[in-house]
Amino acid sequence: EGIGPQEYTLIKMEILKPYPKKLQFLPIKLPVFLVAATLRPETVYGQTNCWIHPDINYIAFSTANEEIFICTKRAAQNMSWQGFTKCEGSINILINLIGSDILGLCLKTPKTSYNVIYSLPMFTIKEDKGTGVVASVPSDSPDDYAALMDLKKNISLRNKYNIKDNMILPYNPIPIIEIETFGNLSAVTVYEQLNIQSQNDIIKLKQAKEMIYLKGFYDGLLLVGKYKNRKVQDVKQIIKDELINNNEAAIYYE
Ligand code: A2H
Repeated sequence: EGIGPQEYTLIKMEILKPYPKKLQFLPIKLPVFLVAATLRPETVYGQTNCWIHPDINYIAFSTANEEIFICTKRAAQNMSWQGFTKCEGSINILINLIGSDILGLCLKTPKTSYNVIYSLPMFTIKEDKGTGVVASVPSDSPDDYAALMDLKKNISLRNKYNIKDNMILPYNPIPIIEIETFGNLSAVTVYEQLNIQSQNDIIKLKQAKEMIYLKGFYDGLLLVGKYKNRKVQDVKQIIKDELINNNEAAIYYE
């Protein structure tokens, strides 16, 4: 890790109604978002789901813009010093939640080709990084592909968290970035090459990430959207700015 703050892009994933029990007492007029922290805003085109850790704590709080965000309290506290809340340094907590309360939510998220996606369980999410909410892009993130395959392969895992088949089985990685020698689903390629078995295969996953990340950033070619056929490194900033201007994302530091 370098010195100085890390910049993340927060992707605002809107929770669609009807809300589950735990969210029913939120002010009905305000939109509610799971806010996912990413270092790769140009991969929003490939989102297939959202990841939540079932056992960590989250909060719902109101922002300065008449919206409700759900993320870890630690992240909300940081946001309160970055202009996200009405009163600098303080958060107006509306509900305390545990991850399992917010699994299986139906979400609308920017730019992906799926109309709606769902929040699903991932066990390697760290409580002390980002927002505790992760946008899943299994085409380009080996962690995301491994966690998606774990749920697809394991019906008892789905049952344990009450994840319905329609929340997972129709969702497949979307080809969004071409990387020379790894093809257009680079995370799938390395997952298979290294014979990765699960999201807990930490050593192989680390190796998989080292194999594709730098190459993806420098040699990757976008395959979809307005910036089709452009290099990732040339359009990453433009895509990020566009998401922010559309109020679909925000910048967050920690
Ligand atoms: B990235 P860094 Cl396509 N726990 O977004 C575990 N992982 C987390 C997290 C948390 N609390 N918060 C964010 N992340 C993930 C996209 C992506 C990401 C792609 C490829 C690589 C990649 C789609 N998921 O990350 O430790 C998020 O996944 C490469 C490292 O702060 C976020 O960006 O460097 C990244 O890890 C932040 O990790």
